[in-house]
Amino acid sequence: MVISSKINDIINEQINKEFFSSYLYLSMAAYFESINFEGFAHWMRLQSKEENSHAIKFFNYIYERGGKVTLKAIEKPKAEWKSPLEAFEEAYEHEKFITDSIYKILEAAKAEKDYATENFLAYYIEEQVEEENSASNIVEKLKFINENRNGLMQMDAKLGKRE
Ligand code: OFO
Repeated sequence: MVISSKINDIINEQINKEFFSSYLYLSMAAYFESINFEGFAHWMRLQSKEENSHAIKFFNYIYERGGKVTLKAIEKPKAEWKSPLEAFEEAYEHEKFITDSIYKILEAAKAEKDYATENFLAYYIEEQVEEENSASNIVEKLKFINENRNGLMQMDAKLGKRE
């Protein structure tokens, strides 16, 4: 069954949000590079890549269902944060916003009895649980560290090992 224009449009918007996520995390990587936290920067670069793959997965899905993608302008992300904690708090807030956005697609798919989209979204719903969890864990640890230099260096080394 060909995707409805409503679901096509809402996923098209989601593609833009995923690319914005990718851009936001790349901007955070640039910020961390600028303050010499290479481990945090590495973590953000990988996150940026993951978001790009989320966008492409939605892109491919629209074509699998006979729809059409129309790419839009990507909003300019913020470039400076006050501290690693502030950047990760923002990443966590952003992930909650993305979860909410995915739930809205799910609600629209359910309303239309678009079971294929419902099924397809399971991947993202699971992914969001992981992403919110990892961002919130980092936020909690950074709060605990409370700008202590040794703590920050250790955290930087740990996040630099992300694969
Ligand atoms: Fe960070 O999440 Fe995409 O979907």
